[in-house]
Amino acid sequence: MITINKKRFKEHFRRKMNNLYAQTLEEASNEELFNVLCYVIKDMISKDWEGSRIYQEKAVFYFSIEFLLGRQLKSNLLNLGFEDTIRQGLNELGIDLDEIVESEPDPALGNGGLGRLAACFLDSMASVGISGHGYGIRYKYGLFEQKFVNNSQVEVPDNWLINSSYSWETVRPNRALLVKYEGKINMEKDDEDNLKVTHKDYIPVMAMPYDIPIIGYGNECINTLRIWKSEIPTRDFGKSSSYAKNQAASYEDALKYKYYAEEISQTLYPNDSNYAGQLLRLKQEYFFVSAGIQDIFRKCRRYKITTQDLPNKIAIHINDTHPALCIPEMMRILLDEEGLSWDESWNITIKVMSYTNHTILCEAMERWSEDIMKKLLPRMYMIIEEINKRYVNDLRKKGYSEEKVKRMAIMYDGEIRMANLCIVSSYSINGVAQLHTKLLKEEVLNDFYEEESYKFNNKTNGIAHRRWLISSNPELANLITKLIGNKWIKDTSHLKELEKFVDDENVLNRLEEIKFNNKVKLANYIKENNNITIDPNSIFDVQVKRLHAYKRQLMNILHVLCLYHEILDNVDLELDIQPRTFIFGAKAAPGYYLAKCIIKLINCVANLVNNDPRVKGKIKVVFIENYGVSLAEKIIPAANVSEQISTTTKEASGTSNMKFMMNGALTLATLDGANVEIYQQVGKENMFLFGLSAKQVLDYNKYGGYSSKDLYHSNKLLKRVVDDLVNGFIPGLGKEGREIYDALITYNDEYFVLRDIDEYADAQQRISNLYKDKIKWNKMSLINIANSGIFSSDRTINEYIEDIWFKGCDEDVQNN
Ligand code: 26V
Repeated sequence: MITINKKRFKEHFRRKMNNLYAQTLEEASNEELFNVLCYVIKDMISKDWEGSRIYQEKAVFYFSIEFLLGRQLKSNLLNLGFEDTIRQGLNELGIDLDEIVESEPDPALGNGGLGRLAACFLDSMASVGISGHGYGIRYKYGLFEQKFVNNSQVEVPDNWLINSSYSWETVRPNRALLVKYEGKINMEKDDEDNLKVTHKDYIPVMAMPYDIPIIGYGNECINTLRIWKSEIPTRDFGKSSSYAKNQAASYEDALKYKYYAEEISQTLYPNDSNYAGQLLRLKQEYFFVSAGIQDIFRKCRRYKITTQDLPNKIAIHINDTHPALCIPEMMRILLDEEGLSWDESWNITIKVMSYTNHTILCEAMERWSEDIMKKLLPRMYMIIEEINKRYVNDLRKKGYSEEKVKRMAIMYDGEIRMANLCIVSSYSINGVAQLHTKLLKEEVLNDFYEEESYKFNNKTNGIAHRRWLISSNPELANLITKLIGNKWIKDTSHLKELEKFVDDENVLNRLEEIKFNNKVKLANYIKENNNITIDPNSIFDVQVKRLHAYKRQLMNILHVLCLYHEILDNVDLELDIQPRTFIFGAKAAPGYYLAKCIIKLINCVANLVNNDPRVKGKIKVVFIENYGVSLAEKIIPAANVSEQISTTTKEASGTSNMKFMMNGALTLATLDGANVEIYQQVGKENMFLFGLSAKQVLDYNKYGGYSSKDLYHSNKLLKRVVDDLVNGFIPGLGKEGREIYDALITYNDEYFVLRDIDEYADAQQRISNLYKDKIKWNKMSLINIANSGIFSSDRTINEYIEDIWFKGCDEDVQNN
């Protein structure tokens, strides 16, 4: 166990300041203080970090093109148990820990749900004590910073490495590897008739590893997130280094080559819903996959793990299809470097790989053109082609119709379907919530499910409760511990014991007080940053997530417009409306025009409503700029209402729904994604449900029968707000209003906003009524917290360990 002593810590801190900056504490900026603290902590954990690298048991490697870590300092101090001592020690040195915390850069190396889930999983793998490591990309620029200019989103580069380094990371030049692009594949038989495959004339790019420690809670386990930066090769990798010399014959060529290499890890793609098939994206995917798989083989060689023993010693997890090339890359090494036969290589590969699907939106499915793959990654292409050939033969042998074979093929019509590749080549395929997995089995992946049902399973997502409750809502965490002891921190199922206090008025009042305090803090932040005054006594109604049509921020803001009209219609009557603050936070993909129009609409409605004296502060709308992990940690603890209003069937799981619930917000939701499981935990009496069922949505999609125009013409109130989009009622809204109008009316409202909005408004009314009964509200809040334990990612990770990674592949791998 790592221990800490205040006196020694202070000495260490001073010494480090002197080593790093040759200055006194008084001279240091907050950024410098952060760097020093970071290095002191790294010194303290270095022994354990080293120790964790020795693989006694099976090791898990989690490949993800995104890891949305957020700030690490508070979470690391919590997991190490150092926070109190360090806070006091710093205090005695005249330094405020909270200020240092705020000066840590927030690495936004992810878009949203998928990347944040990967970060929660790293925390949980370390905290449950397995050897589980991440492989990803060290993007120079993370997700753009969002600014509003004239109510519209403007993207500013996120230069998180502004000081050219990040203090949690350690660069390891000795472990750099080479990734090979383009060129030709040569196949020759050697003297003993063995096939020898060589890759000639390729473009070498160096993958430089940067390691970030992932610290487990209250144990000695320190795992690693290894992210790779792309560079021109600067050391000798055998023959290949000659490339740099030959190609870089001229100064111009040298510059071009440098650009080619460095571009790969330059920027995170800011899109998480629409597949575009850019070449650079494929380069990124192969880059971190090839480096990661080579790295795993290097480790295995070092620990003398034989290829045959690989499935017992390692598990490789493919987070969505972006790392799908793990499969052919592993085949390549087994075939070309280890000299195994196809069947031997395949048998090993399929027993090592598992895959998670995160979306059923078909526009997000990755398909690569065969031509691009052939040119950029010729060996990958050959191997995928062979996997496909064997698979298709196998299907034909079973007598399936050509239609079915076409649907299931990995390669079809000049394209490679990455999901099909993952399904065929993994022993486990999972969805991320019960409903999502059911839809995969019964709809989207039904052909595959009928073929190999044993591969399919559900792993409902979870969240790192240490970050999302203990660290971001310490007052609530302390209350919980005071009431039920601290066992819940290691095992969140104990939260259930809170139900004992459901009739305890003192506890309920204290819960309300804590929520109020969090709301005051958020109100102060909003005052400072948005210059909007909001009333902490109003209901804080929050929708924070990426902006996407299916998530229906549009329905939320149209409902606000309805309320606004209602207030204006009754301006003399002094309507008895429960004061409400509608809080939004959302980034739109830069190329997603409709999403940007919706952002503009929300901002324009906010200006209209907030500046109309007739509203008398009954409703306010705040769009918080630049939503991300650090802001989420401030917003979520302050929420009364959690908006989870996606069109049923479209949101695979959602994870903010879990964060809100754990912080005592009540959920306003459709029965989509993991909302279904929140409902299973608390019942419909403890949340606010509305909207089309999954079956209704599927039926509409299959058989038609929905007409948004009919609804528009038959419902006067609805018509009024839709018309507001185009009749100049909302100042500042221009052509964007028409775009939204067309999506709703001309293109028949793909996401059923107009179909669900009435029921949504009813549910909102129930919320207003209930909020008046504070005791009832607080009881429901307590019940939600008490039943949120199941949504800890520790639970999720334990399920992955038991049902997937440590169980491995029982089935005999056939043919292929
Ligand atoms: C997809 C694409 C599509 C092509 C362009 C680049 C790109 C980048 C990322 C993605 C991933 C989108 C999938 C995703 O984020 N899914 C979300 O995963 C969460 C964690 O499982 C889940 O809670 C959300 O419901 C789901 O939308």
